[in-house]
Amino acid sequence: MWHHLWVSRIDIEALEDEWEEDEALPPRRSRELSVKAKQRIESLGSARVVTVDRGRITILYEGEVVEATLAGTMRGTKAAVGDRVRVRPPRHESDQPRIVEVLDRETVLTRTPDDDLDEERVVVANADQVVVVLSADHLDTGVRFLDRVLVAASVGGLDSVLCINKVDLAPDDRVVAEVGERYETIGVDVRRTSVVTGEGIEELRHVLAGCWSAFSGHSGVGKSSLFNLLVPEAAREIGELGRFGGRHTTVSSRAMPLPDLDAWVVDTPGVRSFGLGSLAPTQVGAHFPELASLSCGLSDCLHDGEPECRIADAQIHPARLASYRRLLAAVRGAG
Ligand SMILES: Nc1nc2c(ncn2[C@@H]2O[C@H](COP(=O)(O)OP(=O)(O)OP(=O)(O)O)[C@@H](O)[C@H]2O)c(=O)[nH]1
Ligand SMILES: [Mg+2]
Ligand SMILES: [Zn+2]
Repeated sequence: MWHHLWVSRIDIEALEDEWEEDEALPPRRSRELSVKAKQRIESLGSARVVTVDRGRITILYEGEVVEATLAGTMRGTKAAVGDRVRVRPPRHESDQPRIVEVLDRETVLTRTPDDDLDEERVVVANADQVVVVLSADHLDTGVRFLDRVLVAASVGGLDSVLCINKVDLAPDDRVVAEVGERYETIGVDVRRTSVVTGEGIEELRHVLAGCWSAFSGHSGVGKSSLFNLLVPEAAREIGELGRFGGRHTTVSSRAMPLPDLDAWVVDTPGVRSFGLGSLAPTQVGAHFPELASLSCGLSDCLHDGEPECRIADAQIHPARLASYRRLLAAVRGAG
């Protein structure tokens, strides 16, 4: 049976102690499971984490979004939005489901606070794709951010979508087109949108269908604005226009369903930098698809001016190459 796979990873004894504690019975010491314990394990439900706001967690459980607590046995565990969890059902009306296990993640998007730190923060767990939102009037800083998220997504097993938002404010449409083509060439799905004119919103909905997608981007690029258009009942707070890169309006991640598309979207707080501090320099190139597909004849080559490296700079888009070298220097400096 499928549940044998996960039962073994739960600390059964601790879990039982907790139950017994609740009932003011002496703790059980035997490793043998009581019939009651077996029944309780059979009764565990599965759920998915929808929000994590400091210590507060909400989960999608039996079709409803409800608050949940971490079981005492789970102290120190960090659940992230998108996590699949096992829960002990509430035992009375005012009780909350208790999370007793966080299941292994299929994909994970992580970042570090900056490149010098390797303490990873989970942006989203088990998402199929990340939608990187850039603002058409700040593409130069945007693409540097994008190149970092593309690496993190590739490391964590997610697909990437580029959403160039605020096309109504683009100073030059040719630049938007060029950036779009640059990323389409390396296999990224590119959408151009405007929350103001509604341009591209239907096309964006198409890429979200059937998936869990997390929105990521600098503060002020319009993630929550897009989210509210896609999920009208979301009513996320929107920042003032022109506060680009300043105050963060959204402070915690939230997943919401798009039932007509059989999809979930996750709005995340804007970040100033997407750190890749847990990456080794030799790993970076493998996550630049246009570099990974070239072979230079050397093993473990960083393609960074090594005299025998046969990769010519001209084989890669200059902005992507510059980005690669910048990232390489950043993670090397951190090492
Ligand atoms: N002109 C124009 N303004 C937009 C568009 N999308 C969003 N905005 C404006 O940009 C500002 C910031 O939008 P938000 O949705 O709060 O940005 P955010 O990415 O969620 O920001 P954080 O929550 O801080 O990460 C708001 O004033 C929006 O009205 C767009 O397509 N065109
Ligand atoms: Mg926001
Ligand atoms: Zn090389």
